[in-house]
Amino acid sequence: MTEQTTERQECEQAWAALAAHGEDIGGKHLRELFADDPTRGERMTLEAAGLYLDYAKNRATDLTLELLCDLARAAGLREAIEAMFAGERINATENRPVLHVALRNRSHTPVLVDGQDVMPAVNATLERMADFTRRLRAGEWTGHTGRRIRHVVNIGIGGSDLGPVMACRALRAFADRALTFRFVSNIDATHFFEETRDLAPEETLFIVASKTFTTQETMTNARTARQWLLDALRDEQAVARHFVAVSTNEAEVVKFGIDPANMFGFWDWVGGRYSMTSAIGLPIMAAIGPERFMEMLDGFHAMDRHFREAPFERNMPVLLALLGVWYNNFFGAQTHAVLPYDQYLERFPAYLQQLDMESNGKGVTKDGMPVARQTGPIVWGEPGTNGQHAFYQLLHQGTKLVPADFIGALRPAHALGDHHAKLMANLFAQTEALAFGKSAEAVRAEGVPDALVPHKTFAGNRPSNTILMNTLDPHALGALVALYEHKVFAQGVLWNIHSFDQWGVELGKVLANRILGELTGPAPDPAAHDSSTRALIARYRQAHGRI
Ligand code: G6Q
Repeated sequence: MTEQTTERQECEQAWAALAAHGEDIGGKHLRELFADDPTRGERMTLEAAGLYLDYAKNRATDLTLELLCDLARAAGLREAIEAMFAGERINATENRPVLHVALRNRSHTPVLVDGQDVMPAVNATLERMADFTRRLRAGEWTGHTGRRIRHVVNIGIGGSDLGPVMACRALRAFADRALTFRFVSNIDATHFFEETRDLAPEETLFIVASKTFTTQETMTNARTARQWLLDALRDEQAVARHFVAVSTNEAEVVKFGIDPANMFGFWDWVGGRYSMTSAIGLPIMAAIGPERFMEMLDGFHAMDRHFREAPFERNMPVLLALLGVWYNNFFGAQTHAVLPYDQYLERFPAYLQQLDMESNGKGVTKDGMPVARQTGPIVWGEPGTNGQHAFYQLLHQGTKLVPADFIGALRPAHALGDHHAKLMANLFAQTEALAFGKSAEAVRAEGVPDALVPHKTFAGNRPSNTILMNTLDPHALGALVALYEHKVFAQGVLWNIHSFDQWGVELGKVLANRILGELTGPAPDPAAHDSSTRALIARYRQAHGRI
């Protein structure tokens, strides 16, 4: 029997053991689990990299976690983690290593790709970024007319946008308020128009962020930005002072007209959605300064080390991954809510949506067979308390099970009145209400008329994790992002899917290019499309006077 077959068998046994256990405890209410074990709330907690996780309000016992950890072992998670850190080509369909952990390797130990240590290049880029952002922040890097740069506009999309947007918002309390940061991603011209309409071109710097430097949206927006600048400054020489690039593709950067001296590179072993600690983080560094940026990298690194070193039973990303699998595969949960009780984390759910859904939204296993079980969940969320006045009704009384992560900081960014105590009271209350609900007897005891009792009853038994940090600072944000990066990776290993490619985004891109020609050029061949798409194209052409 081959090693692989044995591993697969062990894995199937672990899945089966969990299924049997699920039958046993599936019906058990969180009320019972807490009553059975009064120390649960203190015991089922974990601290790592400055974050505190309370996972007590999960429909899981010690045995559940043991069996889940058995699954992780049987699936080869330990070996997979080592393979990633060792620079093996674990992104097999693109034949690339996956080494975002090298970008924040603050121990500076060598990280080898094909026998070559990548750390000198990583550190050299960080130094160039630090030098550039220091000059920008000090007003030494001026625009073409000698005016100080006051506005930074990042042009990028997907992985070249969501991380920087999320982090610049999250760390606004640490940012240089003399600079404004804007992000243009959408191909819709409205995005460029609205983000630049109040900016003075002579005070604006564009960062064109694109790993490939060929992405339709980014290159279209970058060309529009170039024209916008030249319309005002009327001198091609101005481009050099107002455009910098972040890319792996120097040839295309030069073709666009950006001096390679103003280009910050990264490498093909950095996946787009895992790239915010590469030069893609340039706007973040410009906002908070190099020292704070390094603190953020320290936070990432602390979580990286924890992930690599901690036993699964005490490993925060692994536990979150396993609990996610528990609901996804044994309770039929389709979605996972991320609910930050911190306004600065307003874009965190959107960031996680890409990280998780692009990584684990896969339908075939690593060997190309259709998956036998459910893979990645739909990830969604909004900052608390806003969500409470919107969709929490469904979380509390709807028919769907929605496991949720609640995220909060123990100390506020702004100590105004009693806002923070109220904010956190709401966070804690929601996890309590979801878990324990309110029984019909309790409702009746309040004198509620019988007809209303069912409407006012809360079944409870709705699981959640609570993640707390001391304050939302760069270190904490780094640890938080790394926590989810590794959770997603671990889940991909458990489901035996490739988490680091994204072939599912390709087809639409190809078809859009074909349709573009059919909207603006000669009428398409009637046989080229189905009747619905054909009618949509015809309608567009008609609206533009092209019959
Ligand atoms: C992320 C994806 C994708 C990518 C964008 C932008 O993991 O690969 O979101 O980041 O398509 O690509 P470029 O950086 O090449 O413009």
